[in-house]
Amino acid sequence: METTHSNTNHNHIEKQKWCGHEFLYEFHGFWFTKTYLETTKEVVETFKPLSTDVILASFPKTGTTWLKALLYSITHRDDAVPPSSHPQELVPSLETNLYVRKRTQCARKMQEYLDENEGRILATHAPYQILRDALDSCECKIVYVTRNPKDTLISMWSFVQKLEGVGDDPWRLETAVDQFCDGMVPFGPYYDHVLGYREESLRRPEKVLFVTYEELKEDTRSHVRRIGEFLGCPFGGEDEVEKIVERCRFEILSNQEINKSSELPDSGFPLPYNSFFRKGQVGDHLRYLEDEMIRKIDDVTKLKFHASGFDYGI
Ligand code: PAP
Repeated sequence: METTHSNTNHNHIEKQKWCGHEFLYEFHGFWFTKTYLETTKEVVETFKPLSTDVILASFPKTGTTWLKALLYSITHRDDAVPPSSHPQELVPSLETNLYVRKRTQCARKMQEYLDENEGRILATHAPYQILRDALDSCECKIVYVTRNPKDTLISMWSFVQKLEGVGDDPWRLETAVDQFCDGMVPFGPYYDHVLGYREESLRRPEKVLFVTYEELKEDTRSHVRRIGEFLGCPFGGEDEVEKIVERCRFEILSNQEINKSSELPDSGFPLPYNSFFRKGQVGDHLRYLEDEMIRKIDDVTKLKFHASGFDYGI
C-alpha cells in the first residue's frame, strides 16, 4: 500500500491511497478523506453542543439514516418523519451539512438549524476519541448506533461503487476487506470507533446510549421505548410506539418519493437521497464475502471486540 506524507500547515500528515482517486489522511489515529479531514477538524475546533442537544453518533453505514428518522420521530411524536422530508434534512450531519461546501444553501440551512436553541438533533461520524472535549463540555445526550462489521463493510463497499471518481479504478472487494481489517477506511478503524463510544456508554450510561442495528431490527419496539426513556420523553401507549416503528421501517421510508430520488437535492446536499437506502437487511454480507474474507474479518473482530469483552460481530 502506498504511504506518503503531505505537508499541510507545517504538520506532517500521513496519507495512504484508498480507492479511485481518493487518499485517506490520518488524524489522531483515524482516517479521513481530504474533505472530511478538513470538515472534521473544523467540527472539533468550532462545534459547541448545547445541554439540550441529542447527538447521533455512528460509524458510516451502520444505520444512521434509520436512527435519524427514529430520533426525530421519538422527540417530535405527532410530526414524526413528514413524508416530504428526507431524514438527512430532519437531522443534519455536522461534517457534511455545515462544513462541506460552505457557501451552499445546505450550509446556510444548517447554520440556521444550529442557531436554534433547543430540540436540536445533530449527527456525526466523528469518533468519540476525537470529539471528546466537545461532547463532554455539556450534558448533551449521545445515541450511538453500530452494526456488525461484515454488513457495515458491504454497505460501505456498495455505496463507494457509486461514487464519482471510483468507476475507473474500482474498489475491489478483496482490497476493501484488507483495508477494513487494517482500519484504513473513512472514519476508521471501525473497531476503535465502536469501542470508543461503547466504553463511554458503559462508564456513563445516562449520557451515552449504545444500540446495534441487529437488535433494532430484531425488536424495534422495545428499543424505541428504550430510546424514548433515555432521552427523557418516555412513551405511554403502545400505539404511539407502533406508529413510529412503522413510519421508519425500511420498506416505508425508502419508498417515499423524496427518498427514491437519484438527483442531487435542491438543498445543496452533496449526495442523492436514494443513496442512503439499499437493502436494509441483516446478513447481506453472506451474498458477497467468500469464506476466506469472512474468516479474516472474524479474526480481527475476535481480537478487537471479543478480547475486550464485547461479544459482538460474528
Ligand atoms: P450513512 O453513514 O451514509 O449515513 P447509514 O444510514 O448509516 O449511512 O447506513 C446506510 C445503511 O442503512 C444501508 O444499508 P445497506 O447498504 O446494507 O442496505 C441502508 O439500506 C440502511 N437503512 C437505511 N434506512 C433504513 C431503515 N429505515 N431501516 C433499516 N435500514 C436502513
